[in-house]
Amino acid sequence: MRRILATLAVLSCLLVTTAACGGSDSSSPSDSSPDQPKVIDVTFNGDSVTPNGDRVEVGVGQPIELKVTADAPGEIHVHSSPEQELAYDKGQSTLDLKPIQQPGIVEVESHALEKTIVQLEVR
Ligand SMILES: [Cu+2]
Repeated sequence: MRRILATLAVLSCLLVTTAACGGSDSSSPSDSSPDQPKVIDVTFNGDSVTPNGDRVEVGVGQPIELKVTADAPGEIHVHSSPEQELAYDKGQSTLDLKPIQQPGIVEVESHALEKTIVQLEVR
């Protein structure tokens, strides 16, 4: 009897977990929709940058926004074709990238820091 109760408890946990997963799945398409800009937070602090080489998926033609927080002004280099150079100021700024029309990997770098900020996986 005890074993049956335990099994039931496990089963009801599974059901709850599945329901919760279904709920979060149904809300995620809105932030991966190609019409919504992909927002990437970027923080420069001294010699470091966050993120540091992470892969980020974006859609072909999807607008991309970099929300930059920086302790000093600088430039971000986007290896799309054509290439894009985006200057930012100390403090907070929002940089709009031109949508990338070719699938592939596009590096977003800081040449001053010699670091890759993100690799955009365009598809
Ligand atoms: Cu570059």
